[in-house]
Amino acid sequence: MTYFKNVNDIQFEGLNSSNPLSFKIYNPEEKIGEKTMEEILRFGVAYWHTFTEDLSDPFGTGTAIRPWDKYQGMDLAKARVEAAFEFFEKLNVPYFCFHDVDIAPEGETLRESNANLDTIVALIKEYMKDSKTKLLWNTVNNFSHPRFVHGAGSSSSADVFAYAAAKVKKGLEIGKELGAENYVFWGGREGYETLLNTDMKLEMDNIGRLFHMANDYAKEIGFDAQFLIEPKPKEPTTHQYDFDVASGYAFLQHYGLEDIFKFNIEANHATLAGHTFEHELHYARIHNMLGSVDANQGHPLLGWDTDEFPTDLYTTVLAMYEILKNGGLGRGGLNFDAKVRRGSFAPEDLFHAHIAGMDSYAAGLKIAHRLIEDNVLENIIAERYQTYSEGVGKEIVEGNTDLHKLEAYALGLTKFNNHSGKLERIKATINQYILTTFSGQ
Ligand code: XUL
Ligand code: CO
Repeated sequence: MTYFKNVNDIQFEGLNSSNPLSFKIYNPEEKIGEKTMEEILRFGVAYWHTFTEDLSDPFGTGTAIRPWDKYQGMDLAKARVEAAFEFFEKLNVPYFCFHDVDIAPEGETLRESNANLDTIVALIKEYMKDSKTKLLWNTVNNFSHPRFVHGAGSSSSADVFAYAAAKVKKGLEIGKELGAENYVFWGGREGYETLLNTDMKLEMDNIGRLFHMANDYAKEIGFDAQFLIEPKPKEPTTHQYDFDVASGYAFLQHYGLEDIFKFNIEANHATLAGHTFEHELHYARIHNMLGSVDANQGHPLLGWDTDEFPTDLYTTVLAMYEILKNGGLGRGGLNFDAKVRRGSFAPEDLFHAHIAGMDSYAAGLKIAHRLIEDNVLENIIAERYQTYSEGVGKEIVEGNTDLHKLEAYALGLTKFNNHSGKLERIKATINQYILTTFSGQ
């Protein structure tokens, strides 16, 4: 059965193409430096937003028209797998990602849910045999069901903790079975609403315990995926324990998990934390903790997680700058944790949205690569911090000084060598790179 009848394989046609179902910039085979675009960008489709999302919002029911709508239960789950692999092939995308509940319906009991998962995982494995599309990461949804009302690893109920742990165990087994490159933990309800009824220390200790148990079990079954923690400051809980990369890193270090985990950084989560996306990527990169990316964007006028497809070129340039400076994403990738708008309800919109996101990141890659080749920001930064490469600055960074010596030095200072930060000039230069990368094409 064909689900997307009106869509053929999406090809690269270049910037002058008027065919909306074509890539304008993303050319998988094109080399940027040593590697191809496909190898660097490692795009992934998020199963939940693309195959299970109905586009409902708090004020209205779903609007999505999907060719698999007529099915229910396990038949629906199977139809979605079939549609997903047709979509992956037509989009020529190398990866996909899912939560357990995205691929198979939950049963009345854990045993029943696991049996449903076994059936669908076997089907996915069959499809993967003939497909180039691999599993970037999987995870389990330990936040939607009412049992997780008070959290999962951080739940006030030990039985809920046990249930969450059992779901993680199954998730790890599924990851191993399908050869996932990473395994993600987003702490959906791992946070709290009020301190008036919360034992914060116990909750955080318990999340640490759950992560260690997961690592032990992954080792036991020989699942060597990179573990990823995905920070988000709020929504659904008021205070999420993994607020941003900095607090997530402190958490990992405190619980001795920093060598086991890296970060899966989502653009819209950075916005919610009051950071830029590049701040979060940079913070992770300089600590060697950048693992993977949930590529989306928030809306500047809305204060919640709108999960839009990424189309803002300025942001994709700065994101790709961080990713290239990181030497790529290793086993990670760019997963479109993004959904089409409620008004974009047609099946073809799913293709248009992914094409927009892929082209925006491909543009970001090309522009960031040129910025790095020309050492644009590196030169500015080297010049700005030049005082640390000689004299007193050199002594500071090499640890060869103390407060006595610095006081003696400061007493002799009569003027300071501050220079302009040149921010407007730098932004104009970046605009120049954005525009000139595509002029003449
Ligand atoms: C929620 C979110 C999740 C995670 C996976 O904001 O980003 O979809 O990416 O659980
Ligand atoms: Co995400």
